[in-house]
Amino acid sequence: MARSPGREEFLRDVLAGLSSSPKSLPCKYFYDARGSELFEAICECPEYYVTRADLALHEAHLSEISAMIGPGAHVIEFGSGAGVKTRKLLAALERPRAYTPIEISASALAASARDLETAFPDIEIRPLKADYTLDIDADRLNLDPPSRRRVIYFPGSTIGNFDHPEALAFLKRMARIARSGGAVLIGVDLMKPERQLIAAYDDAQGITAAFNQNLLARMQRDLDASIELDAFAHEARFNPEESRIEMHLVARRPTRIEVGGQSFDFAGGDTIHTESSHKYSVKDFRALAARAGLKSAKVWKDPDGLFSMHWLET
Ligand code: AVJ
Repeated sequence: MARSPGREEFLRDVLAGLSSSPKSLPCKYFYDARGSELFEAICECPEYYVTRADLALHEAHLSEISAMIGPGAHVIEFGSGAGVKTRKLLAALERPRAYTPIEISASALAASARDLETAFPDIEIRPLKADYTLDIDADRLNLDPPSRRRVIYFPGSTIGNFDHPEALAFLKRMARIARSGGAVLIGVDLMKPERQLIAAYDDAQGITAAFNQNLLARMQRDLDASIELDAFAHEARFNPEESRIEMHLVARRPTRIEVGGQSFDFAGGDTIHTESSHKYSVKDFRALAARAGLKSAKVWKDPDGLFSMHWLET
């Protein structure tokens, strides 16, 4: 039997999600090795504008961002920091500088910390293994002298995965970790026509479909689940009330999933809700941040108005 780290927690979350109504699974489980590979491929899809727009914003405003962060800052990223955006940001920071990636996967964290140490020998790299969707054990962060400015960095619009109460709680937690005098630099995807959103989350090559379906394959691999993979189809749905794209796995016919000694029956058309990706207006996101005690000091948008990056101060 597969014994990937966190198997117990994965099983617990799967049983809870499949027992609830409507059925759901947490999107954080998309990112095993195969899922991370598929996500990289999504980022290359012509329809998936998010990554390109985010990167373009970084490139266009890097020196201004670096000036706002200022010298002597400790940048804390929610995520492993393995990506090209982090490297660009770190390269642009004024010295001295410290950087903490926070990541749940020990192997991803170690690999990216090693790479960053080689690439940036004069940056203090202080990786922290933690699930940033839960409360973070702040001991490692508390090594900071109080005078050191903390900047929480959360690119890519992952905040969109949270519903509004969760996003609010999350922003409050960021504000607490940043402490007074700190800041949050966060990417937020913008609302746009439904047609464009559906295309971005249901690309013509079927990569997003494979990404969604990999969650079921992962349950087979890691939990020995019995699932008819071909009984589930990928679907991207726009939910206008919540202003979000939802990904679902829709049963094409009656079928059954057996996992952890329990079985879950599906009628044709029943769905498992696997991800929400909320889209904001600049005004709405500012209002949400304000409720978390974060003051919006600057917002950058790309020329096409696809994506935004907010600089929020505690
Ligand atoms: C990584 C959460 C930003 O919601 O756009 C991409 C994940 N899901 N295609 C997003 C995702 C389907 C992505 N985030």
